[in-house]
Parts: sequence; structure tokens; C-alpha cells
Amino acid sequence: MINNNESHTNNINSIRNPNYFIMNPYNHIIDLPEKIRILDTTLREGEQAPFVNFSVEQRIMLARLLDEFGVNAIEISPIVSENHRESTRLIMNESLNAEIVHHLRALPRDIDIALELDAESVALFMSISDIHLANKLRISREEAVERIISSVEYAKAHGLTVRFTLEDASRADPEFLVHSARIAEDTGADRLSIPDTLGVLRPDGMYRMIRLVRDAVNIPLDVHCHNDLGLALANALAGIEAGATQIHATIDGIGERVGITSLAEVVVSLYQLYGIHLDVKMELLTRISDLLHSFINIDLKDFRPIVGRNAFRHKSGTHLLALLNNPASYEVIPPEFVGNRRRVLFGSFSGRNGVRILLQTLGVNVDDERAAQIVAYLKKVSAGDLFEIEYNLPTR
Ligand code: HCA
Ligand code: CU
Repeated sequence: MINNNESHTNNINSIRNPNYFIMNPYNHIIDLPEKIRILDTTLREGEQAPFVNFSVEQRIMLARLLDEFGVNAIEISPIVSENHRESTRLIMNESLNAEIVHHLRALPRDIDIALELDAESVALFMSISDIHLANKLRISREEAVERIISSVEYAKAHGLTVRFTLEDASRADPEFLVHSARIAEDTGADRLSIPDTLGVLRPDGMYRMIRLVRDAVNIPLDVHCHNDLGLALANALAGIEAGATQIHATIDGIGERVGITSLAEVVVSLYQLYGIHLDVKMELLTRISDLLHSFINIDLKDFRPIVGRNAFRHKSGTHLLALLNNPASYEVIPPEFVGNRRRVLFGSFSGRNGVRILLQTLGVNVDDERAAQIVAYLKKVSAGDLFEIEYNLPTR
């Protein structure tokens, strides 16, 4: 039976039945990092989920409850809109115990937004896979390396704690992954996130990827696992076994397409399958999930991998541009392969390019300037996701 003499496990102390909390003999004990941290990204990744849009008050309520639960970090993106900036400012005023991580593109102008908010901790993200470099960022590997250096230098020069996210790491050339990780470390990054952005890894693949980076750098690593094939929890656990020390999760696993590792599933699995005592109030988990669902009206069937509506539903504008160039940029398999459909949401997350391209498919041509005005308006009124368009890419 797992030792349960810690104060936060009161709810477990009250469960006297000895048949619970037994270490299964097939789950042999593994040497795990001493301190595993949980980063909740419901307010960032979660809000990238189709038809999930929070108000300022709702973001604050979620942050408070997640903090009371005991997550180590709460990630939020102040760059999305004025309204997100205000939410970030108010959440920072709450003096929570959790580290508040500002999620930004690896660009000085995004870092400036965080600095204006007196951020202490930032996460800079930039793709490093060739498919994303070519279709999303349209830069070379050399330019990507320069961006890592200039953004990390800029953030460090302003005294920030810096995580660098090597987006789409799992589809990047392993040598370039290692090179990028070393560059980020040498420039001063404090930790790295090594995400499986499209959910393409098996657990043993995740294990090898994390091992590879861990053997190359000394700074701590985060795992961020997408659920496109239903492996987000398994892959996060494999990443921890390989030496990562921080897991990204969201309430009920909501996120881009079908989402990422679920907070409740991962913290209970760490306890039940590994005997890891996190300093968290497990008894709040159901309330946390209920709070989320009182704010949004989503059908969790939509979040089923492969067959759910969200499996090929795209929300963010930058993803759309990459999709148009090459749909494999943000799809693990083509929707037709499983009889599903590609859908793109029109709304305040669409961005200038997204708005322009989507209106074009409806026969409305707007130039860049007009598209920018529309986006500014959609953000100002917090329009959220307004409608979706079935989006069949031109055959090439
Ligand atoms: C995205 C980016 C990201 C970033 C993860 C991280 C991913 O798709 O919008 O910062 O650790 O999955 O790569 O969510
Ligand atoms: Cu993600």
C-alpha cells in the first residue's frame, strides 16, 4: 500500500479500503525524477480548442481553482487579444502560488507585451520541423536558429525566466532537434518544452525523443502531448519515465483539435500507477471539471480522436496558412482516410490571414488591411468562434 501520511492526502486517508491504491506487480517501480511539476494550460492550449472561449472572469475563476488544487504553473497567452492581456494582468494580481507563464511567439514584439505586464516567466514557441519551417514560418533552419538566439537573448536580457518550446519537435530531424536544444540552452534558456504537436509518437518513441534531448542538455524538460491518436496520457507518462520533469495538461484534456493530456487523468495516474505524491488536492478534480463545463457548451464526443468533429477542426489562423500549403502541417492523417471532414472556424482566433482566406472561400475578397480591421473588431467584441466552414483544400 502506498504511504499516505502526507497532509494533502486527507481524502485518501479517509478511504480505508485496503484494496485501493495497491501497486500492481506488473507496473515495476521506475526511477523517476524527484519532483514532477504540473503545468496547466487550459487558459492557453485549452482556449485553442474549437468553440472554447472564456470571459475575463471565467479565466480568473479557473486560475484560482487550479491554484487551489496545486498546479505548479498556469500558462496563458497575453498576445491573443486585449481581453487576454487584461486577464493575464488580473491573474497576476491574484498573487497565486502557481508560476504564471506567458506563452509567446519567439519574437521580441511578443516579449515586449509580457514585459509590459511585468511578467517573470515566459514560454517562447517556434517550430523546428522542416514541414513547419517550410509551410508555416517560411524560414530556413539557419533563420530558425537565429530566432532562437535573438528571442532567448532578448528575454534573458530583461531578466525573464525562459522556457523555449521547440514546436513540432517529434517531426523534426533529430539532429536539428538536438542542435536547437543546445543553442537554446547555451543562449540561456532555463527549460525546454519538447512537444509532440501532432500526436504522432508511440510511448517508446516519446521515451527515445526525451532521452535524446536529455542526454544533450542539462536544463529541465517539459512534455506536451497531443491526443490525435489517443496516446496523450501514455506519451506524457513515457516522457516522465525518460526524465522530463514537467507535464503539460488541461482540464479534461481540451486543446487544439482533440486536445492534450488531461489534468485529472495524469495526476491520478502518477499517484496510482507510480505512487507519486504530488502536493495537490485530488478531491478538487471533479469540481474543476464541473467549473470548466459550466463555462462552455461542448460535447466531449467532438473531442474523440479520429472520429470526433474536432479531429480535423482547425481554429488558429497560423495553422490555416500552413494547412493551405500542406495539410500534413497540422493533420496526422487526412480526414477522408477515416471518412471525417476538415472544418475551419471563423472567429477571433482566425488571424488576418485566416479571415482573408476564409472570406475568399465564401466569395468575399478583402485585402490585408481590411482583414486586419475585421480581426481587430472580432477581438474587440470577443466574438469567439462564430461559424465553421467545411474546408476542402484545392487538389494539387
Ligand atoms: C501549438 C503550439 C503548442 C506549443 C506547446 C508548448 C504545441 O500547436 O499551438 O509550448 O509546449 O503543441 O506544439 O501547443
Ligand atoms: Cu499544443
